[in-house]
Amino acid sequence: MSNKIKNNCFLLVLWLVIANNLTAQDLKLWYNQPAIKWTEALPLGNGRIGAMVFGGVDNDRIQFNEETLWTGEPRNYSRPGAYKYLDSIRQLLFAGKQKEAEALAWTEFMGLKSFEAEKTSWINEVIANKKYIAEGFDDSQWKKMTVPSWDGWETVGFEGLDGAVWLRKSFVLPNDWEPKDMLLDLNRIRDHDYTYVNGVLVGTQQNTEGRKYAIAKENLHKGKNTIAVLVLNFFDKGGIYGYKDTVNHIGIYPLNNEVAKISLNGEWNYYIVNDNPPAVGTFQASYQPFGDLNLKFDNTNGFINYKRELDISNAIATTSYSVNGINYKREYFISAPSQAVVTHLAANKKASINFSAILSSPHKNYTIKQLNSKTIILSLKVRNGALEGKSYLQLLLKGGSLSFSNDQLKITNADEATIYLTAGTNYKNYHDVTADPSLPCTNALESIGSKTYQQIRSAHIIEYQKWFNTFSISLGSENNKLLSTVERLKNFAHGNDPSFAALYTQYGRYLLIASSRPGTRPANLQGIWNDLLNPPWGSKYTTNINAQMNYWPAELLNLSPMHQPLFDMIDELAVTGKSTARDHYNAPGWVLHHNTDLWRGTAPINASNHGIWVTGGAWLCQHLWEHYLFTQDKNFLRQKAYPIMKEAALFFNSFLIKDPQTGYLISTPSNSPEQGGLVAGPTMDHQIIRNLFSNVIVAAKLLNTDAALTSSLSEKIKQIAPNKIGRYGQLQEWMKDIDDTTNKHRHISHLWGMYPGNEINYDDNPAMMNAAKQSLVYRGDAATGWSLGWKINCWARFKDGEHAFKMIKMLLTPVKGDAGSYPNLFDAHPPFQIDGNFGGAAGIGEMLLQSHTNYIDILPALPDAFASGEVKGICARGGFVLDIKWRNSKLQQLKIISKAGQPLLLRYNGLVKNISTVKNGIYKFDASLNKL
Ligand code: FUC
Repeated sequence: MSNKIKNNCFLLVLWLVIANNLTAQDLKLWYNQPAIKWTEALPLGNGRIGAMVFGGVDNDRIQFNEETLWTGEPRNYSRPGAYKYLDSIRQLLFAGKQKEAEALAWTEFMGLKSFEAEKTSWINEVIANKKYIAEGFDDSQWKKMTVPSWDGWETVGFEGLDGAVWLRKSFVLPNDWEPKDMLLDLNRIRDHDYTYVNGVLVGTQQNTEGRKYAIAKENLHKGKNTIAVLVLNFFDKGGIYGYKDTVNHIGIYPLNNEVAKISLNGEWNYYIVNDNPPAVGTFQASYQPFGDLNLKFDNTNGFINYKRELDISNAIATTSYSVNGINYKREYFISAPSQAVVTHLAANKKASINFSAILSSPHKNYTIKQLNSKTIILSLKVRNGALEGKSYLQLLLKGGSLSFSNDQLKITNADEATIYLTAGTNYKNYHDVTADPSLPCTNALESIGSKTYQQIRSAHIIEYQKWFNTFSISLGSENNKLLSTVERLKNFAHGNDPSFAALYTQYGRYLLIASSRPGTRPANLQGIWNDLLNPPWGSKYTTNINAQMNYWPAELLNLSPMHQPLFDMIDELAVTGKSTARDHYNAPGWVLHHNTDLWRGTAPINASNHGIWVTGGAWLCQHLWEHYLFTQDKNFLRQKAYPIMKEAALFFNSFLIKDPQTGYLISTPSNSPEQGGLVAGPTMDHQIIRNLFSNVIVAAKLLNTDAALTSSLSEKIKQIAPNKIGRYGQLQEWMKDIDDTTNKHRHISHLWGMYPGNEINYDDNPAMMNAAKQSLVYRGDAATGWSLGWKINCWARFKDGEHAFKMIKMLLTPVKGDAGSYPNLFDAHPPFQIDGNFGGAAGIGEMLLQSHTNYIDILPALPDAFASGEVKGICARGGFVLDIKWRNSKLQQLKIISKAGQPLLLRYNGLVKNISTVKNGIYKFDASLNKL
């Protein structure tokens, strides 16, 4: 090798070493193609408004949400007098009559549904016109729909369609057809059908069971025959579902000769008779999409150098490309100070910006009107509910001209364009819908006033970074930044890209800041992002794991203020939950079951086998307490947390009853989410209630109050059924030793006491810890997205970094039907559910730092893949903020700020260090925990 080459190599290596040490964190998601699917688009949010940016070149879709647009209205969710059945349900459970208990609970103990309209007259009206059944009816002018659609016609272009729809299709019987009775097999139809063949009714069903209708040979003939199906869909997914296994077609075949099936898959002609069916009662409301801004561009053919990215260091998305030698750049962000989605379009040649801006909404009931030369207004009303929305769009140009026609704004030959998109609803709070939906919009546009784009942009960055910059993480080489996010996701499980896990951690923080700023509503099942009128599980708040998981990273990863929206919701639930405690249990205090929504429903929903689960509120109280532990904010404890925790404890103080068999106090009726049915005494409940009682006791002592209550709770704690080790060495999920070691259920509820609780840990009870581990081993690794997130945290608590990392790889895997991540790194249950993002980010934090026992454990579960790295701003209980640096799997440096002056008990690799601290004191340690 020549000296020159050697020198160059040396310089290159040196440069790489320096670059690796000096490079900023890994903070960009980027792609070289526009998003086609929603889960490829990039999320933006300011806590109140959310948007998904597609970055298309000829059509750029910006789908947006406002956090208070939901179905439903303020109403009472609890069932008065339900408590009268409580004792009977308990007695049935004690007598081993689970099915009877569930049946009684279903009729007498569930919460109230929303108003359900009478259906008969509507059905009579839509079936009245019989002309569409006729064989000879000419449907050639009807439009086409692809049939079947397993997930409903919503997925084949009919989002939001509920109502009465005729679907018609012909099939041909050959000239040598010998008359035979046949079977028409359409499989599932939602919700109700009237099915005709050649004008004769062959069947009607009102359920989701398979449709197999016998067709008499007299009703068929050679040549063309016609099927006409009137589908009535009242709510949610609709249409002819067909078979989940798409190899199996819907069709018609001679009786007992399915192999001769004539397929009916394909295009059917359709006609919507009525798309306004009577309201269906629902237990809880659904989060709604708000609207779409589409930017349409001409002459984009032959574009090159396309790139879109999301820079989470400043919360700005960018799309850039070149056409005919002109470079175009669009920037998008959602400003909290300006309360608007901001889109800025620029080019490196004057007068090159030409496009149309089209504002629309998936809600059927919407209008567009022009306010002034630069502003248009979208107004909408949700179909099933009391909420209305307004969105104002204002366009400011440098150069060029603006015109409005056909509901579109047209921009011609501008040098630059800035779009401000705002949104508001009439939601004031969970019991009041009298707000003016225009107000947030007019306020926003007024505050934007004559500020320049650069001023708005800078204010946005300053506000965002105030939250984001409290924490940084790097996990080794960042060389893979050069690969697109899709490539990195594809390679992660098999490659060597630990920095991608660092990006994922920061992305979790980004998503929390985007969906849960102080003063806004908490992040729901999809954060703040939803494009569907009937989103999975209503995109609401499931409180038997999901809503809580959203907040696992909040304190640990230094986003404590983002926890605030959850506390505000708990405040409200403590009010609505009082009625449920009274109506369902004749008990004081408050209770929340396994779901809530914008209107703060707290009563049991869905079904009695899993909806009657009493510890949702108690689990939320753990978040109040943890916030105190991390921040040491006594005012918060006194004024906000303690009163609510106490009321929750008062509920359980009254609710717990003696198990006739064991004599322990137990929780019943309840369930171990969401399996095993309605039972007496699930382990998880007892762990959560113990956690609540002991936190209330410690809090009361700190606040010097309620001595009588704390002594009675202390007595009760001892009587609550304890954790037990079962015959397979497992931690028992139920009172009886009935765990099935082959059960792979996604919920690992009985591990709650280990994580996110802390009563099971290696310091206090290693045997129970081993039992918990054994339970998790039986449960296996594979799971839904959020369940993977939970298991990562569990393996971190088991101090098994390698296993935790294995599960991170499962989470950071492209979705192929099972759990993983979508191209935009949204977590896949599947479908998209954001909890896994937050659970995963928290889990990575938990591998680097734990503080749930008396100790602060440094690098407790470090996998080989994270051999070198640095984290700054990670938080521990007791009010400590830590910077940790390590190399070759060994601690190098540790810096700790003590925000509250609490004693510090550190542990690393068997070394223990105990020191006292002063408020705001800074403490540095070497690799052996010697103080520097
Ligand atoms: C719980 C989970 C489901 C899903 C739903 C939103 O019911 O069991 O997997 O995440 O919440």
